Amino acid sequence: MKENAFEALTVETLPARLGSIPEIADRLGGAPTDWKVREVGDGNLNLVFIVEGGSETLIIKQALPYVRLVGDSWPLPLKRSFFEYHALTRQEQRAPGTVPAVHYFDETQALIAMEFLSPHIILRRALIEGRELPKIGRDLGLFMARTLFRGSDLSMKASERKADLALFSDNVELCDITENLVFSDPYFEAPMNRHTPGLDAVVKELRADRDLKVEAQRMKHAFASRAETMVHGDLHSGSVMVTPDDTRIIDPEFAFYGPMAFDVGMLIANYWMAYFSQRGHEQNGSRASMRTYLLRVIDETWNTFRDEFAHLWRTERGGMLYQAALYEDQEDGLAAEQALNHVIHDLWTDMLGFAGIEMHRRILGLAHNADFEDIADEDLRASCETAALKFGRHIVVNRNRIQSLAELDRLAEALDQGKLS
Ligand code: SR1
Ligand code: MG
Repeated sequence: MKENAFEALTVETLPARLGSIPEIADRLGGAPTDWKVREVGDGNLNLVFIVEGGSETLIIKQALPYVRLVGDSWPLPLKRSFFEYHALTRQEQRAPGTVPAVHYFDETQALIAMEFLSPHIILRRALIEGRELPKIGRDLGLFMARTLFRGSDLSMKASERKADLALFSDNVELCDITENLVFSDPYFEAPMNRHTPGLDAVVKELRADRDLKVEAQRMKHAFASRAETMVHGDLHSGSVMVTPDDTRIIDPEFAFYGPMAFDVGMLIANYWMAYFSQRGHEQNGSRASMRTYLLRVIDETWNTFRDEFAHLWRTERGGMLYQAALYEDQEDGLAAEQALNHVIHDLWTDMLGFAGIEMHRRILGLAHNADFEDIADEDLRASCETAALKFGRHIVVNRNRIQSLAELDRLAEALDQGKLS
């Protein structure tokens, strides 16, 4: 199969095509004709198959040469699979046990065979269903601190980091999606945008908001120019699979060298959207406890991220930035702490900026979230989304003045209860 030109798999063709690859066939076990194959991809871009063999079950993920959500009118290179494979291997090194094991990669077929995670479900679905997962705050905080710190000049050898920077710099088209869909389209009437009808007035207000449009472009400027570390690039709650005991991060095809706080902002934005959507999911009872839980998860995620980042700063800062030769080695540990405070402060303000923009694009742009989309009552959905949009605007525009998550908890509660206009 390796030598052949790319051909998209189907449920029918998969057994015969993958049956000839020993790395896959041996692992699955049994005769390919007996394998049970299901296509389960519900993301915006790729094919995903679950293949159940005689001895093991695998996930087969294959990129398509176009955006699945839109169709072949929007071509998208297969090389995103190459970046996903390389990102997964680096994440496994930097944060062992947090991503699915990769068993096989075929660049020509844009295909990755990996561990089937079971009984995991997608975190977004769990939050919509009102499940309170006990470990996600800590697990995701650790994942982000470890991958973001260890992929940067705070930790890596400069020559290795520059080689990685060069490798991921070719992920142009996926960055282009984020640059347009996330940072620009929500703020004008871009052709692919859509929003819930009841939002017209607030959308008009946001698109006329000069401060917001300036700050959004400052965040885009940071995204496009600050190559600080290898980021996952699309770390929303649909990119996380969970059980009560285990948290795994999937789908890093948007990986590139970008600002350190980008993943943190995206993820926390998705928790905030889960929070604002809870009012739309109360058909079977109050979600008050879920709301409290989500605010606690936000707190835990940020605090774990910050504390682990500080721990790595103190124990693994072997890269060319903020060298110990200038600080600790000269008996000036306080200088290292002072520098750390500045770095964490910048991560905090960037996190807020990226989070607010992610909230806007998921409500006003092309790619929406099931958290809101699953709310059938359009008026109720618009009311939840309005609160999220206003919250997002606040954190983007005021990010340099916001002191604590407690302050944002109060704002979120007030907006959610309709106490602020
Ligand atoms: C056209 S792709 C739309 C979105 O789907 C992906 O999951 C990313 O979030 C991207 O922005
Ligand atoms: Mg994805």
